[in-house]
Amino acid sequence: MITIYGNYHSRASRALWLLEELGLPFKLRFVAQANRFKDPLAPNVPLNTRSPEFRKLSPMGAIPVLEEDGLVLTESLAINLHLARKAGGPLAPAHENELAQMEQWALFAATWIETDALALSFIYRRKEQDTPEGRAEIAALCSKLARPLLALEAHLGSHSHMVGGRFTVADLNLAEILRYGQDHPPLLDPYPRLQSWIALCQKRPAFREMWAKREAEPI
Ligand SMILES: N[C@@H](CCC(=O)N[C@@H](CS)C(=O)NCC(=O)O)C(=O)O
Repeated sequence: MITIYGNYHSRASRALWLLEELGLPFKLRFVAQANRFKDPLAPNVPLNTRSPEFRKLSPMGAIPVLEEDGLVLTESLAINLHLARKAGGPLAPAHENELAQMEQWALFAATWIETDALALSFIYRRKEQDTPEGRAEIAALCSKLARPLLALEAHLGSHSHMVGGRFTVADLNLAEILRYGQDHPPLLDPYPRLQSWIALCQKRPAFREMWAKREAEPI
């Protein structure tokens, strides 16, 4: 049985969306981010990323973690590439070249996009988007993100999806990382193909299912 440690309001959402897509049974063991608590090690606080029990599984003390038949994976994109490849089917690589492309797009998203997209999202979470400092930070992040977003827009000019002309784990990983940037809606305005592609990804029943569970999850 697959166990995912984490929660829907974290990077675990990407694995939880994929598991919905694959229709695989899994157990979600709720682990909260330690920064949700004043004293994460206090006795009545739920399992969290500082809990010694969780730290035995994840040396970085971060979610998500996958555990299955003795295999432990502690990086969300590695978890997703593994789950898709093991399950096979249309979301998985059909051959070695597709696997290489899926790995490339996962690394592209993690290294060129995730940090800046998350930084944008945090400005909104801190409700600083309308302050002069927030506006300046947003402008700087949008202009930094222009380079990878333009590359994606160009890719989508000649491809319907990231890899193989069909929805795969490569689209899912990238869409989940780009989602942080959607907290600043104008980010994608200059990239109409990227906008249509992400809208299609987020219309998928498995995404909606994951999202409904996320909305039902108490924060
Ligand atoms: N590169 C890691 C990053 C994991 C990560 O930073 N997870 C966050 C939640 S989205 C976390 O656990 N934060 C709580 C903490 O660091 O204590 C991955 O993609 O799995």
